[in-house]
Amino acid sequence: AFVENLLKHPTFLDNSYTTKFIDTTPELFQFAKRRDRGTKVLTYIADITVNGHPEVRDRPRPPADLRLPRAPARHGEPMMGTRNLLEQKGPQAVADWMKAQRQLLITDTTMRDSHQSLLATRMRSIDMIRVAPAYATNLPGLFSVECWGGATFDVAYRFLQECPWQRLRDLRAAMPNVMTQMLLRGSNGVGYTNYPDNVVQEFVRQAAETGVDLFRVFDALNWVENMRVAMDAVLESGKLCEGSICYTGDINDPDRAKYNLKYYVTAGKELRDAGAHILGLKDMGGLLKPTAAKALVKALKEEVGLPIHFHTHDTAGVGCATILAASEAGVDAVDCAMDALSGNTSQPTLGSVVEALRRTDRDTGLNIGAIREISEYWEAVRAQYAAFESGLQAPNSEVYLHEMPGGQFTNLKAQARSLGLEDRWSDVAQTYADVNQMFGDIPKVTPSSKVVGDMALMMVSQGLTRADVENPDVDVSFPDSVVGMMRGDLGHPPGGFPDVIARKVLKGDAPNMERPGKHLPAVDLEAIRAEVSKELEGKAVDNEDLNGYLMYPKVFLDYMGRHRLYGPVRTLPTTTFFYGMQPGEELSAEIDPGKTLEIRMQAVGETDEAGEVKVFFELNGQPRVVRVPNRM
Ligand code: BTN
Ligand code: 3PY
Ligand code: ZN
Repeated sequence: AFVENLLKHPTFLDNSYTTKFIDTTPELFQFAKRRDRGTKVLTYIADITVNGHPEVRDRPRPPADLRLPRAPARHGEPMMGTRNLLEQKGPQAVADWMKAQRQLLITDTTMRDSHQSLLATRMRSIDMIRVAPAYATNLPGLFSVECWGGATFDVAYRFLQECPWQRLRDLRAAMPNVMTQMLLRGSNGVGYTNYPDNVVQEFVRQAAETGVDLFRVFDALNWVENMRVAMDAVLESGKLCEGSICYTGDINDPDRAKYNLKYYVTAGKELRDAGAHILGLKDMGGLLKPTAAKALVKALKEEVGLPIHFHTHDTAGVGCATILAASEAGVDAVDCAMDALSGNTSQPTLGSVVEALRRTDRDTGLNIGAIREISEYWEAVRAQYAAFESGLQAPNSEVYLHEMPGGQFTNLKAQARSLGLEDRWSDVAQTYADVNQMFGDIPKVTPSSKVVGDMALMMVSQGLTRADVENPDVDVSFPDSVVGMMRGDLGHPPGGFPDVIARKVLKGDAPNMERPGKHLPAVDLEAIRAEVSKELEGKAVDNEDLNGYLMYPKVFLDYMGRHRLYGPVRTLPTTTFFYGMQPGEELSAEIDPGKTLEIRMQAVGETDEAGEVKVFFELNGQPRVVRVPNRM
């Protein structure tokens, strides 16, 4: 019935059917309900096999000799780790324990920042969940595994057709002894603008309940006032609160005096006084240089007194040197990515840092054999995502010019490409730097980095210089994100935004100088739950779904609509998800613990006069035929 309905639909008949058609045509879903999950998954595979996946069209394909990712064997049972300490003694005990350690503690960022920074955040849950048990048994000495938050939440629903909460729940269950870690954008939650306080509180409560142990909280403008709601919610949950300062500028550069040692020490003290258990030093651009790291870590250790957790990106290629300098200065924990997903815009190389410190007083104690086995797994995983590689071949000192965060760099490059500005990358980089100065030299990290990027792309594509933009006589139509930021929607940098630009953008209106959340009315959670349930034809909406909707209403509903058609596609292997199946190919997909779909693709038929293709499968040994439109 679904396909018939589809074929009769005027949008389909007039040939304007696109891959977004299903998302925007809810009446089609009325027929999806009756189909079983097996048929739904077969429909997805058939559709991708016939039409391809829009996200990988015209992109490089995985190598022909792709090796199937095979998780390493587990060595023994999960030994006691940081999670056990947190469960037994609470967050302050973990912080105290950190300070008492001689070894450098290591966070593995592979499941969050590394693929956000190298593969456009496209890594699927199944590739993480398969290796998680090996982390628990083979690397129980890791400080934490960063595996949630940042851009991964949005991308899971929007592009990967999977539920981010389920990812978290599955990872938590597979690694019971090591702390999970997430990146939370303060009042911006895991979104791009400030949310009402009760939305942020509810999100943190749910994240803690589903499985986050350590919350790294930051504010894109380093405004501690705007971090309190999120930090208080973390403290209330009994989990670890890592209040973070975003590093920008260069403490060794007298021309960037705004961001001197004192600026960071003051922010560190404010975060301590706001209740942080750990002080995060978040160098999202990879701008902190080794000598500066030594001075900064030393000052923060002495003057703030919290354990310090350092995060950087290897964009310029000196990340490992900076980590070693920070280590010498007494930093307590650092972030690294597993070798195969490290370097360049990602984190420095985990195995190399571990080996560099071997037999020193800061020896991490981590087993290098276990690291290499896990990294080999990640190498095979990475190859599946060839379509999302940025093409960046080498580290590059250009980052000291533009100061783009690692997570934005490849994204902005892709955006520039889609606007036809690929050959003008050096203009984009220079303009990005100019916009930063025009905005008053601000920390650039989601979402402020997106605002700077939007403005830079607009200027390059319209041929505008900073002088043009600031000239009261030149008409400029500013991107919405710029208007929002100048209006105060993201809060304010120290001293506010420069008058020249703020006045022009706001056309004389006064900005809101108060904390944005102060003026956002609380959301009636139960009323929203009822609304969403109605929108989903009476389906029960649990707290995780409600939180998904609160962060991203449209993205969430679109996801739910596709879920109804395609079912649990998160259980498919990654190559199948992006490329479909070949005739003769077989796979199994575990859709519930113990319930497995054995799928064999038999053949793909010809396109009939109605524009449809029959795809022949065997599902658990029974023949099944699925018809999908040929849109190619
Ligand atoms: C997207 O980018 O729209 C989400 C990815 C899933 C898209 C698949 S492609 C075939 C099928 N038809 C649709 O309308 N959406 C899905
Ligand atoms: C994010 O907010 O997603 C980041 O990675 C910031 O560095
Ligand atoms: Zn980062």
